[in-house]
Order: sequence, then C-alpha cells, then structure tokens
Amino acid sequence: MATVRDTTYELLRALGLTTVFGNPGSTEQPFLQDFPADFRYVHALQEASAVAMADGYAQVTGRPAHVNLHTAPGTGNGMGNLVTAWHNRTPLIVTAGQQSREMLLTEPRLTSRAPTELPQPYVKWSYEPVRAQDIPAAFMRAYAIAAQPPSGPVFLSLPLDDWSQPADPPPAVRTVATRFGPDPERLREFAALLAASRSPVLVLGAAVDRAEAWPVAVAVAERLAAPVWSAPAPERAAFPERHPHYRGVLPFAIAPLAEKLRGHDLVLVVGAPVFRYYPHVPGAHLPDGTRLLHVTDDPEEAARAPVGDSLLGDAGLTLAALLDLLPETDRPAPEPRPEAGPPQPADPPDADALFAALAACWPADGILVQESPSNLAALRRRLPTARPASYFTMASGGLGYGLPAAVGIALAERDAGRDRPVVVVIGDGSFHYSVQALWTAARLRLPIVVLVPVNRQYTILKSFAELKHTPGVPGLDLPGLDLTAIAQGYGCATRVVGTPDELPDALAAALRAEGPTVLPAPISAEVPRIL
Ligand SMILES: Cc1ncc(C[n+]2csc(CCOP(=O)(O)OP(=O)(O)O)c2C)c(N)n1
Repeated sequence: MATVRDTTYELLRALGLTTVFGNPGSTEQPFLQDFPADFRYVHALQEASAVAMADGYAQVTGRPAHVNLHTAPGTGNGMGNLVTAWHNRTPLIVTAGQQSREMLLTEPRLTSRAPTELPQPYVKWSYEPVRAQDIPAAFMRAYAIAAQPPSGPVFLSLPLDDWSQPADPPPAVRTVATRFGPDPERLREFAALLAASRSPVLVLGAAVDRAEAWPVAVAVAERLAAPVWSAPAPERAAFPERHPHYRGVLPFAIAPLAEKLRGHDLVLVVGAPVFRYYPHVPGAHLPDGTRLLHVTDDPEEAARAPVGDSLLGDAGLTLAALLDLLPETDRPAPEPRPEAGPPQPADPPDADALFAALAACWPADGILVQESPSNLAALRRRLPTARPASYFTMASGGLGYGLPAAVGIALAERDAGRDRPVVVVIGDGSFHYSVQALWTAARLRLPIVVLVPVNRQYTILKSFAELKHTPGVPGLDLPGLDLTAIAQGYGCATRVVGTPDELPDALAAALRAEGPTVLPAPISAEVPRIL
C-alpha cells in the first residue's frame, strides 16, 4: 500500500523536482528518511542560505525549485530571502515540517503556531493540508501557483506524522502556462501611441530577461530609434548594455528619475514596477507633458503604479506583438553614451579602479552576482552586462542573497553542462549575512569567485545618513573581521588582492580552481553620494 510519502516522491519525480535545498530537523526527517538515490539534497547550514540557493537555481533553470525548512524557526530564518524571492518573482515551493497532528492541540515544542500566516505576505499561497492524503495534490497545486504569472514563492506546512499515512490514488500530473499574451485591442492602442510619439524612450526591467526577450527588446528599441534605460535597481539585466541605445540604470528616487525622462513625450516601461524607488526625493513622477505606458504580467504591480496606463502581458510576448505593429521611423538613432574615462590612481584604490580591472579580465560568458551596495553604480558602469541571464541581484533590498544565490546559479549551470563562470561581488558587510553558503559551495566544489571590496564599514548607510541628515548613527563600522580566516574555515581558497593590477592573476587562478575562492580587496573608505 502506497504511503503519502511514496506518492509525493513519485509526483516530485514527475515534476522534475529531484533537488531539495534545505536544512533538516526532526520535523522534516519523516519526509527525508531513506532519501531516494535519484534525489539530491543540497545541504545549507542555515535556512537563509537554503532559500537563496533555491532562488538562484530556479532563476537559471527557469523552473520552480523546492526548498525544505525546519518548522517555525527554520521558516523564520529563511524569511529574509523569502522576501527577496517574492520581489524577484522566483517560483519556489517552500515546505516546512510541522509537529505531529496528534499533539498540535497542546502546542508541543517545535509547533508552528500559525504556519500558514508565518510566511505571509511573501508567498502567493500558503497551506497546511487538511488531510495527510492531500499532500501530493497540494504539491501539484503549489507547483502550478508558483509557476503561473506572476511567478513567485508558495508555502506548504507538512505535519510530520502525515508521511506514513496510506495515500489516496496519485494526483494527475498537470502542466500550466507560464506566460500570457496581451489584449490585442489595447496592444493596438499602445502601438499607435508609440508610432505617433515624437521622442519615445524605453525603460526595461528584469522580466525581459526572465522572458528571454533581449533580442526582441533590441528590435523594438531600434525600430523606435529610442534610447533605453534599465528600470531602477533591477534584479536582472534586460538589454545589452554596450548597445549604442543604452543609457544606464535610472536613479531610484522620484525627482531625479523624472529628470532623466525629460524631453520624452512617451515612456514605455516593460517588465518592471513603476518605479522601484528608495530614498524619498519628492517631486513629480514624470516631467510635464510626458505620458507613460506600462507592460507587466502582474495586475497588482500595474494597479499600484502612481502614473501610467497599463497593459497586462508577458514581457517577451508583448514586445514581439508590439514589434509587429510598429512602423519604421525616420528619427535618427540615439548617440552612444560617453565612455567612462580611466580610473584615478589612489592608495588604497577606490572601487572604480578595482572594477575597471575586473572589467578588463572579465570572462566573456561570466555571470555577475552583485551585492555591493555603495559600489553598485561604479560596478555597473565599469562592467556592463553584455549577455542575457548574466547579472543577478536581489530585488528586495535585503542583504544575504548574493552568496547563496551564486551557489544555486553555479549548480544550475553545472547541471545544464554549461559551467559558466560565476563571480560574486559582495561588500564586506553584506558578506556575513549568509556567509555559511561558502561551505555548501566548497562541498559541491563549485568554483565560484567571491570578490569582496573591503572598506570596513557600511558605506551606503553613511551615504544615506548624509543624504537624510541623520548624523551619529551607531553600528556603521566593521573593525576586527578576518575574511580570510572565515573563508578558510568554510573550506574556501583565499587570496588578498592588494592592488587592482593583482586581480587578473587572482581571478584567472580562482576560475581554474576546483572550489570557491574568496578574494578580499582593500579599497578606500570614501563615502560616495547616494544619488
Ligand atoms: C537583511 C538586511 N539587514 C540590514 C540591511 C541594511 N543595510 C543596507 S546596506 C548595508 C551595509 C552594506 O555594507 P557593505 O556590504 O559593506 O557595502 P558598502 O555599503 O560598504 O558598499 C546594510 C547593513 C539590509 N539591507 N538588509
């Protein structure tokens, strides 16, 4: 007689969910017992890392990933990166064990008291099956919800005594749509407005990359002869950033962003929120006389935009449909933006010089995972993303994503037989939030390169304090941290990059290594302006 556990593993197999990211506890052991040989458990030392590893893996495979957490405390530890997965729109099936149903009434140790509330509001669906026999079908439903647009994480709470119960007949294995096309009538209105525009501009977001739509984004930009901006604080790159139409990343504050759009009568935003603001710099959302059109697959994102008219649809399908309707234009193509000049020599070097050196030795098919708050602008300017699916960061603003995400990304690359090089650029503060991911990278022998610009402080928060006139904040300095010792303790190779000219050698050796390498690189503690 099949048990709930047997039927669930059969379904997971059928759905291709044979990798489980997690950190085990007693409430998960009945699920994990006799772990089948055709499944793989990716062991993270803390749940924050488990969630972000699954996120990176799901983003690269383009399919949902399964992460198994330890009841309430494990879900709590995973919560920061669950917030990120929500904003990243990563399809994740997050499961957590629950105490035995027979004891729940008296709330024994490790009871999750309100399990379906705990991960809210950062999951699309949260459920504890009413009967043990519903677990397999609940997985099927979880898979469908996670994958359907707008994709995102879902949560299942699974009581530990359910797994040995006799199963119902297995649920039907179903497929679901992961994208939908735009309303043809509204699409024609958008195309007509774009065709009649005097000076249109494109603003592209991460959904363009998720939809594998770089080529059609380029075709639309060229058809319109329009400059192209990245939407503010993008979690993925959406356009070839060396293309002559490319302008850079829009600032993430209301007034400065509107200023960049001045002179355009029409803004087409595809695959991003309108807009992902951060510091409050008040002003009009758009320059006078500028109109905004917004394409997104998320009705909530469309609804909360302060300005603009929306069209619901997948970024790639909608761009392709627009391209079919747009006439050729006789407007001249935009001039390329000026090249960045040579970096200024300094001792210690600044981040700009370090990133100029990184760009000079960058592997052509490299993937950049970024979590370097104060140095972000310099990094993106020096190292434009030239290929799809090559730049990843968190959409949420929550630190602790980059290191574990890189593990999931590198693992997915290995599984796909591509083995693209993965380089993480992460601040010496950000490094510590999910630092234990280094151990998993070492165990899996993933040759991730972790370049850490070391300024011994939370520089971005010092910039923020200047912008917002909040002097005297404690806890912004980071003395007494030995990154080399920490990295070695988790099983990584290390090499200090004393000056930028040492980077090419260090990077080449790290890319050839059999496991992860951490490269601390001392930089100046100068505090840049945030905007
Ligand atoms: C989970 C989490 N905790 C705290 C913060 C607040 N925070 C934002 S940036 C930052 C400092 C980052 O420092 P570092 O990585 O050294 O980069 P730097 O600013 O020096 O470039 C902190 C603590 C956050 N964003 N996320």
